[in-house]
Amino acid sequence: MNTFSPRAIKDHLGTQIIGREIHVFAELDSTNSEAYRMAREGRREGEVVVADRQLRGRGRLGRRWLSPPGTNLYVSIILRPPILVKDAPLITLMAAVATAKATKVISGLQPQIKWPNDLLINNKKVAGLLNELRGKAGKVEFVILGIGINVNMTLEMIPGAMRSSATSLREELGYDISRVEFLSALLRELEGEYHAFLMGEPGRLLRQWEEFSQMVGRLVEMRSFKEVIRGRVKRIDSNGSLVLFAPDGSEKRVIAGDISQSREFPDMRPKVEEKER
Ligand code: BT5
Repeated sequence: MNTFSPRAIKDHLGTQIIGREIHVFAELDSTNSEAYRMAREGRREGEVVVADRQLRGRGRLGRRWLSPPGTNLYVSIILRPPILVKDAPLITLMAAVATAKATKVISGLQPQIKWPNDLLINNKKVAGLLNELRGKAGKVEFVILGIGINVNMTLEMIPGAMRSSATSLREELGYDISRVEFLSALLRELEGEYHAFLMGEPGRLLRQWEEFSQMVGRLVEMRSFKEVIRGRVKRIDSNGSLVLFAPDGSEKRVIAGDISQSREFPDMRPKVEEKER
C-alpha cells in the first residue's frame, strides 16, 4: 500500500515560494527530467515534483541514482533566480546546506557536505544533488534542484558494490523516518536559505557550508576531464568555487561542474596547523 501523500503537506508548510504547488507521481523516469519539462512549459518558481520511484534516476555525468519505490525521497524543485549563469554554483551550495539542515533537524544526526553535491553520514552517502540549469544570454532562466535522499532504504536494497559507500537515515538511526515530514522540513529549509540568497547575503551561506563541509584545511584531489588537481582547501568563493592551495604554492579555483570525482588524500608532510573544529 502506498501511503505516500506529500500533497497534503502543502497547506501546513507555511512557505511563500517553495512548495506552492507539489506534483506527486507514483513513478517517473526522473523527477529532474519532469521538472525540466514543466519549467520549459512555464511552470512557476517553487513548484515541486516528487516521485515515489524513479525508473531512470539520474546522477551527474550520466551516472544512475538508485531509486526504489516506497522508501526514499526523489524531489525536484523549479527555481527562477534573477542571477547570472556564472553565479549559479551558489545555488548548489544553498541546496546542499538546506538538505544538511533538514537532515539534522529530522534525524538529529550530523551530516557532512562533500563538495560539491554529496551528503554523507559516517562517511557514507545518504543524499545526492543534481542541479540543472537553462540560461539565456548569460542569465539563468531556470534551475532545477534535484535532491535524492535515502530515507528508509535498507542495506539489502543496496546493490553489493555500493553497500560500503551508501547509507540511509534508517540504517543510521535504526528506525523509520516519515518521508512526508522530511520533505516538509526540506522545503522549509530551502525557503529560508533561498530568501537569504535572494537578499544577497552569500556570507551566511558560505559560513554554513563551511561548517557542514569541514573541508577547509583538508587535502583533496579533484579529477576533471582534463587534469587532476590536488591541494589544501583554503575557502569557498563567493561564487561557489573551491579555492585550493596547490602543492607548488599557487592558488587554484575549482568549479563544481568540472569535477568528476573528488577524494581526500593523506598528508605526507608533518602536520603543522591542523584545524580544530
Ligand atoms: C548524485 O550524482 O549524487 C546526484 C543524485 C541526484 C538524484 C536526484 S533524485 C531526484 C532528482 N531526479 C533525478 O533523476 N536525480 C535527482 P553522482 O555524484 O553522480 O553520484 C552517483 C553515484 O552515487 C552512482 O554512480 C553510485 O555510485 C552512487 N549512488 C547511486 N544511487 C545511490 C543512492 N541511492 N545512494 C547512495 N549512493 C548512490
